[in-house]
Amino acid sequence: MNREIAFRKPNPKDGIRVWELVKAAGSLDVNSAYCYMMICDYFRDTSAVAESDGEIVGFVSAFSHPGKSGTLFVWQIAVSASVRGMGIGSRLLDTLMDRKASEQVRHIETTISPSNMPSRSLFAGLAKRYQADIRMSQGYPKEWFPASEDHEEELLFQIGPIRSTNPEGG
Ligand code: 9YT
Repeated sequence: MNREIAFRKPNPKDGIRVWELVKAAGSLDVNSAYCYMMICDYFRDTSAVAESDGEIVGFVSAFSHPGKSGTLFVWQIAVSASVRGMGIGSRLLDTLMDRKASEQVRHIETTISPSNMPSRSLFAGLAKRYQADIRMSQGYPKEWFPASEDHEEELLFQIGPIRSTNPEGG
């Protein structure tokens, strides 16, 4: 089936559906519903949802790096299992890059846990599309997380410089 997917900025009412999507994804840290409302409200210009038949099937949250102008930090990206393999993750990232708010963006940073391979390949693909280098280094070590959570380390990925905001250097 060919599903029509629409990409748009989130609004705070989407928060609860985004929270459900992140919970279902399984590979991400589940923040509070309140946190997702805040992201969908205050960070809406640098975040996006993918919608199909009124259902939220994809989400990306990001914010401008507070200490590095021209750097976008991508916090979380989640795609529903129902639409996997359709390139929704890449399209969510491209949607952010196409925004007016991203005109000055030349670098992207994110942290990803080692086992989250789908997300790692998503960012490798992003670097390729935007003809940018990608570097991996230590982000947040495992010991910094509560032992009770058994949280993996978070690897830091730095992508850039981006030469064009149009994929493939157009
Ligand atoms: C890009 C991405 O989704 N990173 C996840 C970071 C962290 N493990 C989280 O917030 O889930």
